Amino acid sequence: MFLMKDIVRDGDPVLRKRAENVQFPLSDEDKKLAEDLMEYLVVSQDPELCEKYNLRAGVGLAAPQVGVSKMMASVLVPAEDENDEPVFKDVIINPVIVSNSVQKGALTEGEGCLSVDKDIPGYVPRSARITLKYTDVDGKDHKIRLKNYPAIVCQHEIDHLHGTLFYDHIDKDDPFSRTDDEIFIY
Ligand code: N9Y
Ligand code: NI
Repeated sequence: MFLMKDIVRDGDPVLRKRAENVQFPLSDEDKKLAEDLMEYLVVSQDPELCEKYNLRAGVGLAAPQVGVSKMMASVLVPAEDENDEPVFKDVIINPVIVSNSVQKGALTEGEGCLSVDKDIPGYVPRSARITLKYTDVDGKDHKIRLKNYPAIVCQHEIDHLHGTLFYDHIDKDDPFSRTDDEIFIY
């Protein structure tokens, strides 16, 4: 199981590399990686286990964040009511955003990252809606439309696979500048 000590921090070159495409059928090693990436999110979102293992709760975790430069990330966006099914739960492999809305969206509170220990305030403008293509662990291809929060989370994860970190998108001169046609999410 991944712990905070396994999470690579900003400054490590692996976070700035473009990750390698994953070959199918998945090797046993890649299957295990996919399982472990999702396990981290599930465990971290359980308040008791999160405390027990001293984790930071997360909604996404990309392979480069555990030192593996492969096009793979887990995403677990919980439902508002914990008894409902998650809004989005999957390991996305070789993900490609095939279309972006013109409208931008940003999290009202800005973003953080498990690989970035300090707070970096500012809006991270992203697409409000995306169409995402990816392959799951079973080799099944998906093409889905996501909006708002799940769309933002997937863009943050896909950025990791291209060596981009959230603060790269913050306007240094005016971190909280808003543009027209930008929506604020949460
Ligand atoms: C993990 C990040 C991914 C999100 C950041 C903004 C959009 C995607 C992450 C740092 C601390 C908070 C934490 C978070 C959370 C939220 C709701 C419910 C449960 C992946 N990362 N966080 N960022 N936690 N937990 O770096 O999850 O938002 O690349
Ligand atoms: Ni991150």
